[in-house]
Amino acid sequence: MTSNVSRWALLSLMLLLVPLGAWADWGALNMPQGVTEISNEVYTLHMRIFYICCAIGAAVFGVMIYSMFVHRKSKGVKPATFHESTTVEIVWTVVPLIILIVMAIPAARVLIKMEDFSDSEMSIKVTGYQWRWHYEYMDSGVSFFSQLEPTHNQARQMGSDIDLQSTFVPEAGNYQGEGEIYLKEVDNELVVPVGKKIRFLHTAADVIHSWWVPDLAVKKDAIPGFINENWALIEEPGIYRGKCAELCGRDHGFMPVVVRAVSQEEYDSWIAEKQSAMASVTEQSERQWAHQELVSVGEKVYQANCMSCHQAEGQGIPGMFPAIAGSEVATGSIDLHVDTVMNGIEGSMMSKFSDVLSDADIAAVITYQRNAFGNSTGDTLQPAHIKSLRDGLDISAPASVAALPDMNTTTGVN
Ligand code: HEC
Ligand SMILES: [Cu+2]
Repeated sequence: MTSNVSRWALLSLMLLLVPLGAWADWGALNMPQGVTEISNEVYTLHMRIFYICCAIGAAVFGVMIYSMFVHRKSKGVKPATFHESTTVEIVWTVVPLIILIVMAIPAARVLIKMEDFSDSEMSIKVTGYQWRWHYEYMDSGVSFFSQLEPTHNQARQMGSDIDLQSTFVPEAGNYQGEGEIYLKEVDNELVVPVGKKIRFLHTAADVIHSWWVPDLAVKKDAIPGFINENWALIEEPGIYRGKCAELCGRDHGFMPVVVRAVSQEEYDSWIAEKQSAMASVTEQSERQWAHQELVSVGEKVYQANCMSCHQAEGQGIPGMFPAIAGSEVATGSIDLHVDTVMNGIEGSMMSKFSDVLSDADIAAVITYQRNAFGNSTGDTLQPAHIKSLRDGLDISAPASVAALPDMNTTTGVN
């Protein structure tokens, strides 16, 4: 009998040791601790509740296993026949109640703290679009779109089994550890200062999205017509990655978020740079552009915004996305082309780009489409024309850094 018990004990011990081999990877499975006070509190709370659950699990299963083992039928144990024990009923009501209260108090405390938006020092409005984020710094007037880095977008379109090493060649200077950050990189990062309480205002322009950055313990639904709030005070400079956590459509997996936390001085100079870039975007809408300049900017705009559907050579995908090469719209009346790009096509995947692209970007991409992929209209569309259309409609142009040839930092494929 005793040897039987020790054999059982040995077997259970061995089974218990098996998962320890995987212990090294535990950090990858667990919730990240993050870099804000709140994220640390959320983490501590999560671990505390987790340990309580482990203790309850061990106690309950311990009693069950012990009872099944010691009082088993083969030993000739007869079942007890008692009914309705008031003591037992009181104990199993009161004990869980106490456990729940012990868990609810710290949980409520953290939740209340997370919902406290007082004393925030700056506000950023985050708007979800299919499939990009728009950031608006409410205090400094800076705003821009942020979307999946175009080289990554291009690589992913090659199929599921692409060889990243060949797509991002180190010598070509376009490999920046892409294996690690593949599909987690954006063209324009959200730059924020450390040590400041930042209030985020979340909304969406089309469908429900969700802005999620685990290291900051922020995750909020972005719902059209509603504004949800959230805040973070980042203590450590660094790059924090996240993504849209909502099933928001066909490309919902390709809406990464990149937050770069920098010192106040770095932030100030970044904001100043963005402000002057935005001022020159307005200038860019008004000046006369050379044909070749529009074509080369247009190519970048095309790669970043249109290529995922209309494809690299403008060949489209038959039955889904029309070809631009030889398209009647891209070779016929320019007014229809402008209307298609600015207002989209109702009820189709072709969305309205007047919300997303600057005057110069729109003029450039249209000029490009009319003079690329074998299309040879020779047309030149000036940004000023788009601006006048927009002024007529009384809608202001969104700023885009992609409109400035020298500001475009996309490497590699361009
Ligand atoms: C999400 C996919 C998608 C993206 C991104 C996209 N389009 Fe389209 N586009 C479509 C679809 C679908 C149509 C056809 C719509 C219809 O006719 O119902 C279309 C039609 C067009 C047409 C008319 C083509 C023809 O011959 O009928 C033009 C021009 C066009 N798109 C330009 C652009 C430009 C410029 C961009 C980038 C700024 C862009 N598209 C981005 C999906 C897309
Ligand atoms: Cu989304």
